[in-house]
Amino acid sequence: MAKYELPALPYSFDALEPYIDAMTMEIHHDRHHAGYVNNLNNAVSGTELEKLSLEDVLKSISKYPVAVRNNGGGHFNHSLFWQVMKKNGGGNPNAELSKAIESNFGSFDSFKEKFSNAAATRFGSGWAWLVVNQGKLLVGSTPNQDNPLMDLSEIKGTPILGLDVWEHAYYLKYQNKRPDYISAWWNVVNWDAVTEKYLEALK
Ligand code: MN3
Repeated sequence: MAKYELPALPYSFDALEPYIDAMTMEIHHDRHHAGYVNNLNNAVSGTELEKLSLEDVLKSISKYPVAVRNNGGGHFNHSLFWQVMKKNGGGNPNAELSKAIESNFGSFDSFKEKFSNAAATRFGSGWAWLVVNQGKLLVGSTPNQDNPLMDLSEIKGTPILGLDVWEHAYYLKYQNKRPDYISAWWNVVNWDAVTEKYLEALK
């Protein structure tokens, strides 16, 4: 049996309309994410990596083949991405996380600006992140399917919010207008899920 499985999307393809269209969600989940899972299974099959958790693999990713880096990152990143969005999302983070955002970034608005800027200025394909590093919150971005768990990442920590800025995440609806996709995306953020991940990361 394959080690990794494509997780079901926790809502329907059209749940994030009008901010993210149903066709994009279907292709993104059923084809792109499925592709990362298949390629990851092929890359680890019959190797010592089958015995490790994905998190442990990512923490030592510089030791492993590039196919594991690209597809292991792709599987982890998309699994998190689906969880941190929901129908009728957006608004403000829950109390515990609000306090932490204010003390780390000054205000929720300045956090949003910093995160949006990280997402907009990532050249080519990649991800923007909010991470917990030794109790502190940091914002940054990574190229391709890298993520802040990887030993070779510039930004390090436990990711609690991630935004996919690959063109496949927005091109059908937004074409080249990545900033419009980013500002629309705040309307689907699942702050309950992000707060849960924040509290878990503090343990
Ligand atoms: Mn993607």
